Amino acid sequence: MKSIFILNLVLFTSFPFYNETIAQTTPHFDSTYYQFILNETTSFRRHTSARNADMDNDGDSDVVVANGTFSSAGFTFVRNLGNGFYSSPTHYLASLFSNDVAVGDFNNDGLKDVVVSNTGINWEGTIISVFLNLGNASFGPAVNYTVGRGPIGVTAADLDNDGDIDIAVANNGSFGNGSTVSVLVNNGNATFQNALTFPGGNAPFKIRAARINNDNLLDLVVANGSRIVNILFNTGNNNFTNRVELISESGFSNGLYGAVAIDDIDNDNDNDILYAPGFRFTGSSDRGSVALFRNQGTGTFNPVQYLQSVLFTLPSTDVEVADLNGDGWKDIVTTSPLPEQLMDIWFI
Ligand SMILES: [Ca+2]
Ligand SMILES: [Ca+2]
Ligand SMILES: [Ca+2]
Ligand SMILES: [Ca+2]
Repeated sequence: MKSIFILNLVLFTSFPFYNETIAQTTPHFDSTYYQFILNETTSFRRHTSARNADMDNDGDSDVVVANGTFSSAGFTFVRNLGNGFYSSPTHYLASLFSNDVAVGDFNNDGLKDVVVSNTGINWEGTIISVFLNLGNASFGPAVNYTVGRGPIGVTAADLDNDGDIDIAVANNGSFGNGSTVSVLVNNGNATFQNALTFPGGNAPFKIRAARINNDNLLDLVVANGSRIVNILFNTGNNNFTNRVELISESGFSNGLYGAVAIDDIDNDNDNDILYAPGFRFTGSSDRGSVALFRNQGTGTFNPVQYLQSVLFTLPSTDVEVADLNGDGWKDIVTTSPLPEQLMDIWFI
């Protein structure tokens, strides 16, 4: 792996914040930043997840955001109109405080659909909501499916290799007790079979699907709030009981809202795992911002490495991977829970 250098930036200019109450008159790159007000109707709101995807098939990336609110759970859709302009947000309602959102074409009509987790305020939720894309940048009403208690992380992928997009959900349980992972197999027409339930380790938050060992089945990777990553290996026939835990030692205190990113960080043709332990309330002994687990190629991993930011004083709340400077090596973007530590880009 190449040596690491770190660039700490506040990149407001590259992220499309808009205020829908103010008419947009210039492309967003011309100004410092714009701001969207995603939920105007409530005094309590929290947005913990967003996805960029081309939802209206016009060739540019649109934005869907999970709505963590008391009064307007579900998701918000912001359409990219091209040339740096975005539509006003539109809201699609679900029943309970939504913490995560994923997109996938669940009915194979060429249009990406949306799924949100309905966590609830006190982990009381037991459903996810699927919204079918009707075309013309609009979505149908929520269709609910029962999962485990406290569904929080959600991902969409073809888990059984039959050509349609299935759903996996990390259920936190009741404040981390009784945690599970639910797998919902698509019948091919955006109806889903009853959820299959698997252990997912203590207090799971985000979940991702990726090929971790060297078979052709997508596995599930769970970011737990207890310094731990769980891998649920897909052994076929929708069986995810083969589970291993990767522990990031004592470097991280137990956190909330842990996240994982999965990509081939070291360019050796297998998927590695980056773990952000999430927000936590006290302490300053953390050794780094994110933990890196390098895959040995067969789903076993080298000892954990910590990638530490000079500016971060707390572990990271989210992590993503992309080759930002085009040198062929994947770069890492992390976020901090502290407002003065907004974004951290690591060029590797
Ligand atoms: Ca688009
Ligand atoms: Ca669709
Ligand atoms: Ca499938
Ligand atoms: Ca690798």
